[in-house]
Amino acid sequence: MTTPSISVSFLFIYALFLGYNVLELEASHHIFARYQTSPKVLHKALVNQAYRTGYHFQPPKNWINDPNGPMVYKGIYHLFYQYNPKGAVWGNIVWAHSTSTDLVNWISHKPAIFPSQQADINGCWSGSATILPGGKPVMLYTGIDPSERQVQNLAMPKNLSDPYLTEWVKYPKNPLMLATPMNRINGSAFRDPTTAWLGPDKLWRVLVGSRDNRVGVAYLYKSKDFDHWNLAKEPLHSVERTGMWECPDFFPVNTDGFEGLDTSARGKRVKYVLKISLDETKHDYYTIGTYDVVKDKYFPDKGMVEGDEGLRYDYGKFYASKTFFDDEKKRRILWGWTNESSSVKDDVLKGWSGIQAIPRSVWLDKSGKKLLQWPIKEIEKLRENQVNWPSKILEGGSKLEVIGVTAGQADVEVSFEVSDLKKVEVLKKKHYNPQLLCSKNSASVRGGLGPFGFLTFASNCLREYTAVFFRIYNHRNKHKVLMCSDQSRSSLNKHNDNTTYGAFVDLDPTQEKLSLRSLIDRSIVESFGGGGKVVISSRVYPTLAIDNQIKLFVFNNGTANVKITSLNAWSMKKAQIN
Ligand code: DQQ
Repeated sequence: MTTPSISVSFLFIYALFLGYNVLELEASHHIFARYQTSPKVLHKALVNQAYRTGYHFQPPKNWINDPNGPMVYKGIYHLFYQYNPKGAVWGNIVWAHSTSTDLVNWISHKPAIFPSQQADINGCWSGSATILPGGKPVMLYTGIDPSERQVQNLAMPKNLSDPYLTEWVKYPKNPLMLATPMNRINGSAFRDPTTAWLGPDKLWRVLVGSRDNRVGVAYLYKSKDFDHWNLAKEPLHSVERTGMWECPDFFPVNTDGFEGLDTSARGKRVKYVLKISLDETKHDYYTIGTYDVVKDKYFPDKGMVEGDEGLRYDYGKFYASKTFFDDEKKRRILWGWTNESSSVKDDVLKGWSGIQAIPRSVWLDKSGKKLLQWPIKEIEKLRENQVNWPSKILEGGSKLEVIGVTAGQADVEVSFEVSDLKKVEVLKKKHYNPQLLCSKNSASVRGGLGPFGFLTFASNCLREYTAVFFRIYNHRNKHKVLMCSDQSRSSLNKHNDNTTYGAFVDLDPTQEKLSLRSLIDRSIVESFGGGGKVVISSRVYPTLAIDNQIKLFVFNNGTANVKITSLNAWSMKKAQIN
C-alpha cells in the first residue's frame, strides 16, 4: 500500500487521462458511457480502500443508489437497492438484494429483479413493497421498456416458504401502468411507485412520481385486485415549480407517541407525511398534513413549506429515501441513499460508489410540526470501549481530544449547556439561508456562543478535519440555534465536493441542553442534533486523517465558555455489511 498522499496524487494524474464521457437522459442520473465496465487495469491499480465503511451498508464493489422495497417478512429484514453489477457509475440497473435479522449485519443474495421482460428490458428502477392481507409481499417497480418509456410493473416472490425470498417472478401482464396519449402522462418522467395502501372502499391506492412541465406531480392509481390499475381523475398532490418528483413516500404517523403505523392505518390520531425526492436539487423534503380518503387528496398543514425550502430528513447527502412499517417492532423505519462526494474518476478508481445511511426510526414530534429521527436501537450493539466524561467546562477557544475510541469508526454523543447568552452574535436580516450562514461562518471563524461541537476525522496538526457544531445567534430578540457540518477542511484532495451543510435547530438554548450525536464511519459523519430534530450526513475523504491517524476532538471556538454536561463515546465494531 502506498502512502495516502502519493496515492491521491497518482489517482488524480491517472484520472486526467481517463476523461469523461457523459450522456444526459431524462433518468435523473448521469450516464458515463465509458465507465459501464471496470477496466481491468483499474482493478489492479492503486485502490485506496480507507474510505470503505465499517458499519454503514454497502456491497463489496460497484455503484449503488436508491433503497428499494424495504420490508420485514417472517422476522427477516429485506433491503433491495439500485445496483450496477458492472461498474462504479450509474447504469445497467438491477435490484440487488440483502437480508438481515437485525438491520445491522447483512447477507447478500443474487439480484432479485433484473431485466427479463419487454416491460423492463432496459432497466429495473425504483419501487416499493406492499404486504397484502395474509402477509404476502409484492413489489411494484418501474421498468424501462424497449422504447425507453418508464412503466410500472409487478413482481412477487416465487416461494413464500423461503424467508429469504431469493426468487422473484414477474407478473406476465406487465406493465400495469403506463403513459398514453389519453392520460397525457410524460412517459420519460413517470416512476417510483410507493407502497400501496387500502382505502375504506377496499380499493388499493398507489402513487407514482412525475412532472408536468415543471409542476411536480404524485399521480394516484386505484385497483381492487392489484392487477388492473386506474388513474384517478386528480393527482393526490402536485406543486408548481418543483420539477420531477422522484421516489414519493406517503405514510401515516401517530399524533401521540413513537409507535409506527401500517401504511393503510387510519384514525383520529393520525397525520400523514408526504416525502418527495426533488430531482432538480437532489434533496428529500417532506410535509405533514391530512389525507382526505374520500376526495383522495392530501393537504399539507398550514405553515408547511413545499419544495426545496421545506423540511428535510437530512440537510446533507441523503436522497431517494423510503420508509417501511416494521410490524415486528411497531416502528416506522427510514432508509436513504448517501451518495459519494468524491469525483467520478476517484469512484471508478476505488471501484465503488454509494452507501446506505444507518436506518432511522421516524416519528412525529410533539409539536406536530416536524418528524424526529434516531438511529435504530440495534446499531448500539456494535458499541465497545465506552469513554465517559464527567461534566466539565469547555473554555472559549479550547479543544479536548476524545481519547480511547477508534476515532474513524465511532458513535459519540455530547450534551452542552450554555449560560453566557449575552455573548451571542446578532443576526439582523429578516431571512437567512442556514447553509450559507454555515459556509460563511465555518468552524475556524471565531464566534460568541459557538461554534462548539466535534472535530471529526481530524489529522495530527489539524490540517484536515470535518467540524460538526452549533452556533447560537440572537435573531429579532429570539435565540436561534444553527447546526453545521463543515467540509471546508475535510480533505487536502480538492476534487471532492466540499459543500458545507447547515440547518436551524428548533430548540431554546435557555431551557434545553444542546445534544449532538455523530456516527462516524471512515468516509461518513452522520450527525443528529437536538435529539433528532436536525440530521446532517457528510461524506468526506481525508488524505492525512485515515486509519489510525484519525483523531476526534470536542471544541469550542466561541469566546464564551460552554458546559459539557455529558459525553459518551464508543468505538464501533465492524458489522457484516455484505
Ligand atoms: N433512481 C432510480 C429512479 C429514481 C432515481 C434509477 C432516484 O427510479 O427516480 O436508478 O435516484
